[in-house]
Amino acid sequence: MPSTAGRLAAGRCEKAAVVSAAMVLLVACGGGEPAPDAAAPSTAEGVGEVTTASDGAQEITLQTQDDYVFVPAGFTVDPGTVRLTVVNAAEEMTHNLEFSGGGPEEISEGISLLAPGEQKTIEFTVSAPGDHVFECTFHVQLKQVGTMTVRG
Ligand SMILES: [Cu+2]
Repeated sequence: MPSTAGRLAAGRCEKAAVVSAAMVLLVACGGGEPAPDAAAPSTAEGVGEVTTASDGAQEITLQTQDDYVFVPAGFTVDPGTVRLTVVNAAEEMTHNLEFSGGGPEEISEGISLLAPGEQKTIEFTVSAPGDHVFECTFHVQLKQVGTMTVRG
């Protein structure tokens, strides 16, 4: 009686070990497959990608959430028109986005208030190559900053 139960339990253990070994192998071999979920679980599709709209404007979407970061914290554009959308995926935190100045040119466009669940788009033109720092003025002391680089 105890031996049968023991064998059953041992069998089950062995099976579980094989299954988990197989899962480890699957995970280990998954490097070649695209895995957007693993890379950025909470980021909406298209966030961080600079694309060119039919009117020639460069479009980029940033996301912010219930923390103190912009995702991504940096992006690069060519001189010209930039249409920047910020999505606030937070449930509780209000953010904003302003260019802090001190860069190669002044960008006066900004988003003064972005409530949880809200998204806003601004459009401006850049001509001076270099790094333009932007920030959430509410959380700049918590280092919620980012950089828009304009190519030369
Ligand atoms: Cu903020």
